[in-house]
Amino acid sequence: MKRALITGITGQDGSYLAEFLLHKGYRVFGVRRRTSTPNYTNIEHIADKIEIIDGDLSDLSSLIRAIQIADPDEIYNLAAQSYVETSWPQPLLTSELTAVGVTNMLEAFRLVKPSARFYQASSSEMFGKVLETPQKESTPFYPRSPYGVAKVYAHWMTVNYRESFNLFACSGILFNHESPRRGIEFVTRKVTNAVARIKLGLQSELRMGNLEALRDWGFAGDYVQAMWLMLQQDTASDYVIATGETHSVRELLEVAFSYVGLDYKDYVVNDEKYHRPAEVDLLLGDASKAKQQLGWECKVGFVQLIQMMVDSDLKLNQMDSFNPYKLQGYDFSNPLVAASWSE
Ligand code: NDP
Ligand code: GDR
Repeated sequence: MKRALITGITGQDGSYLAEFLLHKGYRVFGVRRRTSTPNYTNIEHIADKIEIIDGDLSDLSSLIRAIQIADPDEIYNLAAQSYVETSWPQPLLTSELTAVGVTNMLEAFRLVKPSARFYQASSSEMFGKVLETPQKESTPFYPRSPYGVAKVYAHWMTVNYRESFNLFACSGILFNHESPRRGIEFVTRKVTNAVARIKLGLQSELRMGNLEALRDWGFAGDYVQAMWLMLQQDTASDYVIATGETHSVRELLEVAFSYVGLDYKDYVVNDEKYHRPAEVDLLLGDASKAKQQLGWECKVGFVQLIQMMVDSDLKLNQMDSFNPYKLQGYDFSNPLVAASWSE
């Protein structure tokens, strides 16, 4: 039985990857950081099948311990401060976790189990300012946020550990991928949750930032398969994972609202608070290397993805106990919390 260690197992990708690896017959270990109020929403349904180890990306000794306990054949480093917007008000925390945290993981991997295979969650945010379209593995990086800068550092550290120490370390340069388990503040889920709530009479408007930004949006369930495929190859390499289609935030609004028979123009309000100090205008990925070498292709299309998320949010918002903000750890019903989060 193969053994895998996943950091970020409570997040969107971690939960889909854990399910995928269990299905493949792996023994799955997950690193979780302690929080005063635990949030296991994404992994509750597999809680009895996975083994949880306490650890934090900023604490090297906890990562060494996690790798000693799990003794993994494969390590998937998915943990990060992953929200781009938060990286401006919290640049140091973002650097500590999303950049230096990866060096902690690489060190733990090198010192404890160098024969394992390592996956790093790189990001299309590294491309940032448009230098080439579509973006592929050879496209230069020009990050536009502290998050993007941190991911570039982590990406090059992963490449460097592969080249310096002959480790099997891969970076997946994944473009945006979404699902009903997406965090509530990311734009797709923010929209699909609001559509459900407006349809059900629970909300009257939706405050948004830049509607012209273009993203290459795929389904997270498809993307975790690509992570696994990268670690099954004869040699370690880096791969772009994307759908090859791009859509604007405005199109996202059109698809989501029209699915429940509404017009987004009647509900969406422009709010400066959600505009970013520096924007990534256009992301469009060329995943032909992944197609040729991994045999990977996305299966779920843009409209199907958004409709799946609206359906899920309609169901969740009809459950008596469902509070989408609490679910994700933000109690927006508390005005103090809402104010501090939106700064
Ligand atoms: P999520 O935000 O859903 O999950 C992030 C995970 O990291 C959570 O489990 C979180 O734990 C954990 N985490 C955060 N800080 C720490 C820490 N200090 N120590 C240990 N664990 C920590 O992200 P996604 O699942 O969407 O993304 C997974 C990875 O892929 C991230 O690295 C992200 O940056 C990257 N990525 C994501 C893309 C996407 O479109 N989804 C695209 C490209 C890259 P907790 O539950 O406690 O917060
Ligand atoms: P992104 O995702 O920054 O691409 O990072 P997000 O969904 O937050 O934003 C996408 C685009 O939508 C625009 N936008 C808004 N975004 C949010 N969150 N809220 C709004 O109200 C809003 N209005 C407009 C943004 O300006 C942006 O252009 C995600 C994360 O998962 C990263 O971890 C990952 O690395 C990248 O995708 C690839």
